[in-house]
Amino acid sequence: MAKAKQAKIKKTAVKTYNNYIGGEWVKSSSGEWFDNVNPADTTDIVGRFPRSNEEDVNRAVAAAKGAAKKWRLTPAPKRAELLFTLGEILRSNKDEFTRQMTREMGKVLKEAGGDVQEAIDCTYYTAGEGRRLHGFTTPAEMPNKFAMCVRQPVGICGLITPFNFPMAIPSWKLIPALVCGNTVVIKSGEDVPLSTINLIKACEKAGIPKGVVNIVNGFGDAGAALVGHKDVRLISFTGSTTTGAMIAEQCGRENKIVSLEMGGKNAIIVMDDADIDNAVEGSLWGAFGTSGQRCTASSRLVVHKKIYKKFCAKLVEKVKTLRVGNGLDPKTEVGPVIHEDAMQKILGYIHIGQKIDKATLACGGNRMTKGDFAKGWFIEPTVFTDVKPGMRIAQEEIFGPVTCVIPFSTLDEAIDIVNGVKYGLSSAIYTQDVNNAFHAMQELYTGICYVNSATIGAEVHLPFGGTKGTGNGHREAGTQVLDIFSEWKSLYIDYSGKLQKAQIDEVEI
Ligand code: UN1
Repeated sequence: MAKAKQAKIKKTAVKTYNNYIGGEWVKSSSGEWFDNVNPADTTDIVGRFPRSNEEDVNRAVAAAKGAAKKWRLTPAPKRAELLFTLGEILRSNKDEFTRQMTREMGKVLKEAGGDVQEAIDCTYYTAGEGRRLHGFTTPAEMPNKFAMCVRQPVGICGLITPFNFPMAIPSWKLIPALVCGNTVVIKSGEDVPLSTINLIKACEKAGIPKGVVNIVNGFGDAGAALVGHKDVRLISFTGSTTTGAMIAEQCGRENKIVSLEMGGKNAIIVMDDADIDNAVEGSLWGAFGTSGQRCTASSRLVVHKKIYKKFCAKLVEKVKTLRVGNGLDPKTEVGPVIHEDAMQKILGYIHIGQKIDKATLACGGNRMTKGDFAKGWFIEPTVFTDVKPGMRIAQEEIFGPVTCVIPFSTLDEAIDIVNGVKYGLSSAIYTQDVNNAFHAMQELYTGICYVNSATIGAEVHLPFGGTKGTGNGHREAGTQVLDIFSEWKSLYIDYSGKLQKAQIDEVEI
């Protein structure tokens, strides 16, 4: 449920925003709206957005369909020129987009700036593909015959994006979709519609033709309509494993291309030879950055028994000093969580950790309600120690400012602990020993692995994604994302002037 639903709100002079369909800013066909509420202060309404339904989705898909041929036939380097302009526009609006993101999503200003920066990086990097989009040539079996393969766009792409990276994640999907020659309909996260609208307005300003990019705001029903639309060829989804599984089933039945980026239960291994202070800093950043609301968050810290006590003491001491507050205050280190439901779920896990798992609550554990905190969804940064790998808090994604410290004796045991969850997004090891580092890099079955840094901080020119329950084998970012948003076409050109049968005719040598 969106944060708007639970909030007590002042309905005065709130700015309204529209959907963007076929190059026009339009209201939803139902005329309904929803409020975008600041999670740090629920009396602050960021804006009012159209609550879209199936009819709006149908219109948006029709607009994307209408624009598809011209965009597909626009040479990729020309498409990319518009994307470079888009990058410039994002760059020149970075400060404003950053503040608006913090206000709607809650993450602290520095991190929101990083989110906008990631969209800028993604735009420049991927726009460069407009002059590459490499295929390859290869010899043909028969004489006087030429063989090669090229990428072709897939058609209309439905992009469904989450709340935690309100501009970066939409850009990971949108920019490669466009450079490959597809047209798109985006259903952005209902908690953070403004940042996606900022991205789309920038596309409009950059001169991306009408109908190529469309956005419908709204909830799961709009997302479901997009997934179920017969003209949508591809769904790219980032969000929960439960929703992802439903989308995958439907796309499977309807033979759509589907790319899923879902949960994580990422772990940092801290070896007894590690620089402990560096490992503590990394753990703080990995566990509590974005209030733990990253798919890549370091929600398990797997620490060698020899240094376990020392590590826990240093970690807890630091966690207690983290400044929680409104992300718009530059001194804040940890912002609120996204909405009341999320807060209740996280508090529920803290309860499970104490009462059912019976781990030790080393610090935190409560909602913060004193003074201004009462206006938002704040939870104390929380550390559980004496955690066993099978406990629920060590297995399930909490998506909040909670981390678990798990002791181990040997590196192989630590690797088994890290790999012993249903997800496989990101992992890390702190060690000074090159053999440990390489052994871990080889054995950790995750899509991303860090040495001597936390599980967060992926860069846009490397593939992003995970194994097992995290995804369905695709990777976003890097050049690998092009394999989602384009399909291969193999081309054979016979210039022999006669019928040549591959695999059948003998070729004289
Ligand atoms: C996410 O964790 O949900 O790697 C996305 C990072 C960011 C992206 C994270 N660049 O931390």
